Amino acid sequence: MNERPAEPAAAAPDDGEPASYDIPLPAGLAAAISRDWEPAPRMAHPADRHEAGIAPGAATYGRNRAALLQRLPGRTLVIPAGQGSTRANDTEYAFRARSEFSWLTGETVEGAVLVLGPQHSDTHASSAGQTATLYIREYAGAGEVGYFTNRQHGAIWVGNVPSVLETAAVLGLTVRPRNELGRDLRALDRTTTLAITGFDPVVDTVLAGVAAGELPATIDELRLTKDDWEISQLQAACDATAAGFADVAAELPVVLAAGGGRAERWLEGTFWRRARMAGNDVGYTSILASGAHATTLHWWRNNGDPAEGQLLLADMGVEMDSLYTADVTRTMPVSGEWTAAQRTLYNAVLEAQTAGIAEVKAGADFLAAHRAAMWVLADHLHHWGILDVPADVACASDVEAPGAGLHRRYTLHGVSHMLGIDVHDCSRARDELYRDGPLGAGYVLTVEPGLYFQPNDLTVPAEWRGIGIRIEDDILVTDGAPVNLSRGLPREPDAVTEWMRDAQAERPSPA
Ligand SMILES: [Mn+2]
Repeated sequence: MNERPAEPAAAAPDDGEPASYDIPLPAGLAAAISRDWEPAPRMAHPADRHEAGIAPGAATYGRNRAALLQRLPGRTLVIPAGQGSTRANDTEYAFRARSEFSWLTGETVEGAVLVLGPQHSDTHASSAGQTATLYIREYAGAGEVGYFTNRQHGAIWVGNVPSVLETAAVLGLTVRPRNELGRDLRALDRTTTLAITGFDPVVDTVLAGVAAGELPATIDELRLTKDDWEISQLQAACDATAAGFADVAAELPVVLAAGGGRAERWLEGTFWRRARMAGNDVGYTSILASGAHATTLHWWRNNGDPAEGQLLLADMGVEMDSLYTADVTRTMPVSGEWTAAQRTLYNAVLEAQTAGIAEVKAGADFLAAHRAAMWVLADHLHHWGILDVPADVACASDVEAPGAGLHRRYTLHGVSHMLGIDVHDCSRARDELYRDGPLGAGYVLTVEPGLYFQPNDLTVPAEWRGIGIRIEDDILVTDGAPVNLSRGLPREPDAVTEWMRDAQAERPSPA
């Protein structure tokens, strides 16, 4: 008895489903329109960023694949990019490939699948002893009916997406048409295959019952260490992010004059324009929080109006075409001048962040930056009379001790997370290698302490309620001093307002 799942039905010609409002296309007309085309003009592969030829990150992706195979010897690994997701009816959300897939390939196209390992096929052997095959969908091109009837995979609808041959040339990988995927997956030895399921219908059908096992954690643990090319991508993301923050600062006088009721969204759109210009997108939904909105940690509604005398907390990051993203926060006075109270609180957060960044070095605990920053904030809170216990009591390592952790009412969150292709990178790495582990050279993490006085917190002086401040930078771990990748944005309060004035004196330009 055959235990394998039934073969999926042979695919019909991929002509796409008509929408209810499409004008009917009789078969004779479709055939007539299909004739007399030359091949459509080529669209560049998104990884072909600098010049024609192999993608600049290809060596990195090849090393990533080799490192993964070395950790999982004898295994065949099946890793899908994922499928598009429906927004409503026949409209889709913008597709973003799954991060572990892009980390292994540099590819970002919807419906792609990577099969990696020694078991796959002798005929597909590529560099460094890998047998790596990337399966991508062939879009309906000139001469096929689907060219103009298939709204998801027809070139007239979605562009002349790079072909199998073009993709192979840019990524330096063996690339096969996706319609061969089912056949090739069925040829795998299921007992030695690990597959990430739940994201691709062909993988799920053919490899039903095959587990991912150690695969997700192993990938995320390898992703902890960034190589020079990955660091260059994160640096580029930070630089583009700095330009986007300047765009936002330059718009502040405009929104103060114009108002409009939801000016936080004008600023959100201002940053998004920069993200689309310099990279792929924002790496996460931008937070533009004016006044008391800054005390809501994930203020994504962005439907407020910055006002004179308030602070604006902006937490934003540009994601590059490679999907590496920045994650930066600055808090600035909307009118360009700090009040005395704002400056006092801001300086406390800055001191905490500086103390945290100083702890970021190879061999140090991941949590050392958090502990240093928390002690500084607890000490200030105690001296301001807000926290009843001194910092040493509040920051006791015994979390059950009386008074331990009382500062957390105002600091709310940990100060660090890993950063890379995901804004919260490497989240499936085991605790002993991430949260409870030592930092390694090449790790990149945020240091982002904050102080948040809720507008309804009776333990805080009335004039301080509704103030929220966070400062966040992206820090590269080395064997020596930490490297602040987001140093293009100032942190000192007077430098922040000087930077705002400079930004406002220059019109933003696309360059
Ligand atoms: Mn962050």
